[in-house]
Amino acid sequence: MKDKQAMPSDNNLDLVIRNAEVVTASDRFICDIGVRDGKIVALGQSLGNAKEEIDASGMLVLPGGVDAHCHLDQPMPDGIRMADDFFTGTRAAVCGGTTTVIPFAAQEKGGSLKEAVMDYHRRADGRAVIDYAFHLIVADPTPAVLNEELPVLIQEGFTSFKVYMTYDDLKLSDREMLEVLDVARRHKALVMVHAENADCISWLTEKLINEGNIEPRFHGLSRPSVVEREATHRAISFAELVDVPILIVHVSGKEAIEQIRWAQGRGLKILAETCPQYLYLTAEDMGLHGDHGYEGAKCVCSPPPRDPENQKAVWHALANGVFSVFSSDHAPFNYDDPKGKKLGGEAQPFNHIPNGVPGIETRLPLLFDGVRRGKLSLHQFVELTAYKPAKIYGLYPRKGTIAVGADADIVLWDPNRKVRIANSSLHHAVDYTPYEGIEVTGWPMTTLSRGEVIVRNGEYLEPTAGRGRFLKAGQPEL
Ligand code: DUC
Ligand code: ZN
Ligand code: ZN
Repeated sequence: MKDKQAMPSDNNLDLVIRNAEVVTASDRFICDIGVRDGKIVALGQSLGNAKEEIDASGMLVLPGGVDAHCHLDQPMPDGIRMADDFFTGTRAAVCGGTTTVIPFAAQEKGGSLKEAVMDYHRRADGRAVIDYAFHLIVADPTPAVLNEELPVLIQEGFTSFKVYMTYDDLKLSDREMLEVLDVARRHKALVMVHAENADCISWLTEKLINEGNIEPRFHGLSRPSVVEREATHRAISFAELVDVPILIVHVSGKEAIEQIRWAQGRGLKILAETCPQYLYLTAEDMGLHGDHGYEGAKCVCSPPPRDPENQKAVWHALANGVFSVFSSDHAPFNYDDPKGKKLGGEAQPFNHIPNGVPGIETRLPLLFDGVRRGKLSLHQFVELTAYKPAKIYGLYPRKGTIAVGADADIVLWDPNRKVRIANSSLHHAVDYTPYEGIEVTGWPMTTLSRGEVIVRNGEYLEPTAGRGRFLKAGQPEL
């Protein structure tokens, strides 16, 4: 691939990408792409000169990824700290071919949602290198939040919010879930549900801890599939009762998938998301039968990774349309850090290990490797990682596709490049990756955000921190 500074432009194009084999969620064609003022303004043959030219021969040219579920610089309880802020997190995202992220502005119990949003803006301002929107986390749906704050925030471009059925500091009662769903129905917003049964988890956890079973591997045993299945079914039932769509996030395997398929088959608008950890990790990575010592903490996330049969079910459900969204759920906690997985400086009982795995940079290559292995089509890859997330979260057609009028968020993807994933080559601020040593074929080589080259031939160009813009989300298109 050769790039060049071209001759003076005769049509006021800032950039032309030549010989682009464009792949969107629905189409595949070869053309030149003309960019002006950060937008795609022309798709055609032999476009005139521009100030800058990029030759995309040999590459696939894809819409920039939209990572619709990641956690960056989210305030945490109990002395826990996320390793990635908006600068390091978005740097890693763009190096992995993602050009839009949607992390979470989280309300604390007893706190104001509006203030959580203002605080989160301050964290992103001057730091993000790519564009971002916010989801909300509703942890305390008081009458003031339900009747005043949420409706205003939806109007202001925060059209999706997550609710939790587990975690003491976040979980809602069934009654509270119904109230939040009803606000979403009336104001045409989308509720994302973390579906695990809190009481089952606390009962199992107490038993395991009392028996002295404290190592990371017991995390998985405290949150078996049935716990996720029950909560998934309950959330679906609430959505049916209130008559509103929902999206079940980070689905880990077969049993929850069965519930979602069942609901979809009955005509309910139940959307679902899964993540790389459910394709590539299992309970063995938390040390289930081996002796991983405390290293298993690196793969502690919720719902937990399961087994190869469940991985297979997740691959299948990606191909057969059960899932609409493939996100990273990037939760950047250092391993060797008193504010991370070794909370307070030491190994912790499993129930005190911060939950989550990093993956914002590896999300796209890990799924793309499935395209190479015939697990899903290239169009499905684009649909799950860019097009549908943009549509569902109200960012389409500005994001999620390559079309005239869209932002020039574009990835030149080398489908043949083999990469062995190593934390030393990644751009996040986390001290490990759970995917260390996995070899994938296919890697994003050159990535543009609003027409600006941010990564060129694999090299991060150090754009100005803060160039990323806040995106007001529109109404979800489901
Ligand atoms: N589970 C969550 O619910 N969020 C962050 C990461 C995780 O494992
Ligand atoms: Zn969650
Ligand atoms: Zn999450």
